[in-house]
Amino acid sequence: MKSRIKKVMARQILDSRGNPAIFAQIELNCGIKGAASVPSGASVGKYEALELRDNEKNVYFGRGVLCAVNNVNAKISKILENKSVIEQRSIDYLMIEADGEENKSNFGANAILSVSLAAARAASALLNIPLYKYLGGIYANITPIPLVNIINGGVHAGNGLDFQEFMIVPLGAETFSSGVRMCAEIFWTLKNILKKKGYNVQVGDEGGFAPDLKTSKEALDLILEAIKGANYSLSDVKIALDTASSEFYDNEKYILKNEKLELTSEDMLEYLVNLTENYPIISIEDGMAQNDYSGWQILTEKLGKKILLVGDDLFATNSKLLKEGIKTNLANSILIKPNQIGTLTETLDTFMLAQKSGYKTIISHRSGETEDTFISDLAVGLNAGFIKTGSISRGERICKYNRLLEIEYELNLKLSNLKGSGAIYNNCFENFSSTKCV
Ligand code: 2PG
Ligand code: MG
Repeated sequence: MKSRIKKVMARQILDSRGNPAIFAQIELNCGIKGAASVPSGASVGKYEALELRDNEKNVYFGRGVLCAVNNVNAKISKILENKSVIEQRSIDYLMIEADGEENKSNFGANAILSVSLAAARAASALLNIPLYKYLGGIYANITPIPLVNIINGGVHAGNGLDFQEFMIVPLGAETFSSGVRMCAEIFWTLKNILKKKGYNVQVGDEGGFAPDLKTSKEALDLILEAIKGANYSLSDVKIALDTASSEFYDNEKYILKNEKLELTSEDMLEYLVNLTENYPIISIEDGMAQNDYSGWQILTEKLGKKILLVGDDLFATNSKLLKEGIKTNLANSILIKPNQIGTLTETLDTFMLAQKSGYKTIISHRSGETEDTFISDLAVGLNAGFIKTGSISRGERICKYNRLLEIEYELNLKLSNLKGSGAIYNNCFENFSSTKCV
């Protein structure tokens, strides 16, 4: 049968930080191939599935992934031999069961995910349809709103800014491509502003600038100046933050070193509320730490009707954690990172639970990326509404935007003169307080 898997192979490549990463390829009996590679985080949540590293100190300082590669080549390949590639769920569960550990520590979540994503790619090639259509079918025609990183801080930069990501969101754009244009123009304007003020204009891990700023307010003021300087209005372009609070939560205190503040959860709430009252912020990710459940509850109570409160470390793309969070009123949105959970099927299950429960969904990259653009297709295929894939710089980020531009173009090409066809830019945000995106 044409759809049967003939061979699964993996090899070691490098990610955007120069760390080893895994690349896998599936070959079918008919000769068709599908491949994928897996990214890696720096601010890794404690509930994420295990990324298997070799830990051999004198080789890549322990960061090699040859064990994971070997697990694909020697073990997973045998398990999947002769299985039908269009049975994604079976493929994923065969690997999950053979691994046997909740956090996929035997084969490594990086090994398992590389094969899982390669299977979807091979299946879409077999069916001769684009990946987003394979993933989403007829409904896959809505392009996401991008959350575009513009200033980096935290563990993604060496500038000392306490918060990890300052992003702009082109809510008022009419198409994905015009949203990208807005963000690019604001990015360049920010560069000029930074230069004029004597800051360095080097970029951090996700391609946003990493100037030596003292406070988050300074960063936000510069962003407002850039939006206005590029001639956009604050009703069209909003701001999103990833504070990545688990990174600076210690002993029940939020320690903002750069700002010389030690905050309780209540103080942190006040700090964030103050920011939302003074800046056009529409989304805060990981506003509280992954273990600070009572902090998350008060944050959700106070801001949950107004803006997106996104659980990243909090949910780790894990449906069990999300279920608990829904029950106990934590957050109202979820970041979806396939490598936090380790298979496409589980990623989809978590995603579906979120959508069913009225949580907004943001498909996300990792800070250590490859040139793989799977998440762009995933965002359209699932009609996710939002994507977070870094700044308007660095090839490993740009390739995701370019893939989305290609998808938009392709969708518009087909029957674009007919009402209701072509690419539609996500309009979920207006309906934020309802459970439906219409
Ligand atoms: C995050 C991500 C991606 P990392 O915290 O949301 O931006 O960073 O991959 O380092 O976890
Ligand atoms: Mg995050």
